[in-house]
Amino acid sequence: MNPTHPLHKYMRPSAIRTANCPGCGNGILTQSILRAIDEEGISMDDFVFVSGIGCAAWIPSPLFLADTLHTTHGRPIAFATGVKLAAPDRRVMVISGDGDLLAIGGNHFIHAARRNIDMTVICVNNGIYGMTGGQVAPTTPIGLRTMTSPYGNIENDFDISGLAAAAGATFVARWTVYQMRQITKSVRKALNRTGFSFIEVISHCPVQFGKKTGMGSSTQMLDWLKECSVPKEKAAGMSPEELTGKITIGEFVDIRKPVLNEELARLRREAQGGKDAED
Ligand SMILES: Cc1ncc(C[n+]2csc(CCOP(=O)(O)OP(=O)(O)O)c2C)c(N)n1
Ligand code: SF4
Ligand SMILES: [Mg+2]
Repeated sequence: MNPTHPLHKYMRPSAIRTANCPGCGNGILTQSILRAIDEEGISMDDFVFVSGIGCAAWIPSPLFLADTLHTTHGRPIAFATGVKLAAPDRRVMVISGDGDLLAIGGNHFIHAARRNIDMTVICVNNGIYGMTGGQVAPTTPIGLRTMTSPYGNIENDFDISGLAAAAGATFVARWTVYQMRQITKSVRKALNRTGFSFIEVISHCPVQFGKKTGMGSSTQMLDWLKECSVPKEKAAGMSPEELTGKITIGEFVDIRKPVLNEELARLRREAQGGKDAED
């Protein structure tokens, strides 16, 4: 018997299985995303997946049997913006890392959220630059020893979901890879709306983060993600001290605003003397 995984049909036959390490949380997220697409019954031909450089960027490319754009470090949202404006009928999904999207790519991130461009951005937040050897990132918790903070990180870390909401994202959710069904539900929600949707997924990196911090194996790190996850409803009644070291999970923003690419299409029609101009 040669059992085939039900999501295998979404994988490019010629692709290597994955570039990620055994036990990496990225595998769980890959399943959660593909499951959402499968449950929605959307064809992979409708998508353009865009990623930058890093371990998380290997999730869609070259693995997904779809159009994938593996771009330069920090620039996936800039490329994705171009794709959406040139081909507005395609669904654009960016899947990349915390360093890629929020360090070098931070400016693209906040302005895409502000403009409310129709795309889904999934950020793998593993709190570190995984692929390049475990350097400190803007998401690394304070005090953590990494390859480039051997005496402990002295910089404050970002609340990247809070940043997305403040910058104007119209859908914002945060889960850890322990909540894989909730990730799938949020991805399905994002696929059923227009505008800039942002899903932060806290993922474990047992190789660079786990080993250097002494947090242990992949399963021990998954247990840790489970233990420190606090639903937003419960977090609302907790003090900042009680929330230290915790991860607030849930869907934080779900609002409607004009969507940039739709506004651009309307302007174009108006400029050409179309129906909207007569109204
Ligand atoms: C312009 C530029 N600067 C730096 C790098 C080196 N680099 C590649 S990936 C990466 C960080 C990746 O971290 P993250 O985006 O968090 O992804 P992860 O590997 O943790 O999933 C860095 C610094 C590069 N490729 N290009
Ligand atoms: S280095 Fe860490 S983030 Fe990168 S693939 Fe390995 S376990 Fe995953
Ligand atoms: Mg990272």
